Amino acid sequence: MKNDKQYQNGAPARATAPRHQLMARLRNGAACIGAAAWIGGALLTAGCGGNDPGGSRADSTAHAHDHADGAHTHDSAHAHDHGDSARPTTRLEFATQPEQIVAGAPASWTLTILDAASGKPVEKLDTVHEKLMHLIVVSSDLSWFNHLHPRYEGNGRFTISTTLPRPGSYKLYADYTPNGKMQEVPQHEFSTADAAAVPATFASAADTIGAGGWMVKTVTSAPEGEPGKAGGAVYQVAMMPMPGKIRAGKDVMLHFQVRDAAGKPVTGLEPYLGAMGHAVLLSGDTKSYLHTHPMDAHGDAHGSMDHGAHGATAGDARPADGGGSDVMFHTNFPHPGLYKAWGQFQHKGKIITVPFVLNVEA
Ligand SMILES: [Cu+2]
Repeated sequence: MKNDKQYQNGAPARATAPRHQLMARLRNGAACIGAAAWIGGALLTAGCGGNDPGGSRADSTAHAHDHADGAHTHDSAHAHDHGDSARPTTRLEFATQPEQIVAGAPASWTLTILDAASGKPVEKLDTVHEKLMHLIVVSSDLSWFNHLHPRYEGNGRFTISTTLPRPGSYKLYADYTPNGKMQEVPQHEFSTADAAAVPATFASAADTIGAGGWMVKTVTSAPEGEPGKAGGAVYQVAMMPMPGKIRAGKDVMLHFQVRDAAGKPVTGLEPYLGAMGHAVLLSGDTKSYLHTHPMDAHGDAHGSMDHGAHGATAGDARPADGGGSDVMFHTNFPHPGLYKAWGQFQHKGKIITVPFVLNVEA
């Protein structure tokens, strides 16, 4: 396979080859593995039902890049003081075929996890929420979002064929857990061939809270990994942050309610990847990432309905009667500023992805 050669040959032959290396370090309390990962120089306690089991936080990120391509921007502002945080145990190599991604055309992506010290492939990874790797991809302005599951080919190598919708710069977050270690989420920026065409920075205003304390969005469901694909059903998704005024460092509940197109709460939300919902939160500068789940007592156990029957402790999904309409995430933003949150839910076999922009006050 061509991508194999790119790795094994070391430096790419052409100056434009997007052979990327990056390293991230991340620290994450064991009780939260699979629930939260906060990387990019910020710190967040998240998704752990409100208790902090001595280190339920993840921080990061020292990136060591080997960019042959000067067009790849990468922030180096991650070099905050991370104190005693764990060193990354792996680094991620990212390669694409074709080497320059063309917007609107499928490309084969290869992500290879290598041991940070030895450079050897990391072959053993833990299954977290039914997958060995969760790959989040966003446009740099956070207007576009995708959540993918690359296929494991062995030897530390994952592949997926995917299409980026338009020219521009993008960022990926590869979320995985080396066996016996803590979760690691290296992040990486890259661009399509004609990236200069569109603005690259986040410029949204926070969503406003409307009637009854809810923010409401209308979205269309789509197959996993294919946002924007036609043929899905229309939903209104409401979200109520509790308290309504989100403050940095204070616990907040993000209460999602999935409604049909007419505004009536649905029945029968389905487990998706072993949870009743997933939420990815990114800071407006894209540096800080959190992937959180409405955790139940069984962690990342497969999503059988009886888990939800345990009731409604903080952070639990509440699939009343075997999958209802409401899912809650419990989190805590450490810093003020704008964040974008994407909730993901499954209904009738398709994925509902809904974005909200939140203002976290000091
Ligand atoms: Cu995933």
